[in-house]
Amino acid sequence: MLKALIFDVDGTLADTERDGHRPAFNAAFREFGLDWEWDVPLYGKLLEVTGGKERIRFYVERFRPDFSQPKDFDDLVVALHKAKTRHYVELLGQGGIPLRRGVKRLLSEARDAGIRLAIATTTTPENVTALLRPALEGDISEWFEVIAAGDIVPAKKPAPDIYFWALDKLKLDAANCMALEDSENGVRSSTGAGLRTVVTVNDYTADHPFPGVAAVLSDLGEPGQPFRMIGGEAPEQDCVDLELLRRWHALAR
Ligand code: XBP
Ligand code: MG
Repeated sequence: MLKALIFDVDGTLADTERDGHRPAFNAAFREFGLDWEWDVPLYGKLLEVTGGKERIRFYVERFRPDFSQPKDFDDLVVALHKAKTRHYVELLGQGGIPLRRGVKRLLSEARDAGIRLAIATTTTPENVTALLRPALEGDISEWFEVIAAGDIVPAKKPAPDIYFWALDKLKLDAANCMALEDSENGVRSSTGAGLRTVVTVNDYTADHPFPGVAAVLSDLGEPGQPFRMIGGEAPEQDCVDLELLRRWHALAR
């Protein structure tokens, strides 16, 4: 029986990476006088690594071997990331990034039906609040019972730990939940925790492999704006609703 939905944030609830996180990283680099500039294609490569601090380290190691790391490099990464979070929150405050098609509709339907909602993300908790506060009425805790975010577990996605943490707080078995993800790292994490997973792709993740998932979709769809099923036959309906999720969930068992 399906009792809870666990949502990834970046790329799944909203398209935050290209026009949210990426410019926020660049603003932090400028603030610190660094000549680092992450353009759209480079950022796609950097998304291989989840977590902002981890991504900065990966960039320096892989793409800036010329950068002579100061002795306090770890502190620099932490300070840069703190500035990046401030820029990201500011940027979202200036008009926000909308939720992806069908997200609010599905969240509302699930909540009304008594399906519990949770979040499992590698991003920083403040970023989740900054994204969701303008998009959802009321307090975020009235929507999401559990928010698993950021450094709460040391091993970020693709490790399954963040999903295990969320399941533990929900006090539910993976078999009674479904995950919604957008990326290969996310799917490795959710399926690694034993969760049946539905994927909504975006520009950065359209060609990722998603072995073992229930469905790969363009988005969740809205009435009159149907979703596309990627590599599979679409059911005859415009939207991913609870009834369809329950069908996909049941297929697993
Ligand atoms: C997305 C990520 C994050 C964000 C940046 O996570 O990989 O690293 O790009 O967030 P998810 P921070 O798809 O799991 O939500 O800079 O706050 O780490
Ligand atoms: Mg994601």
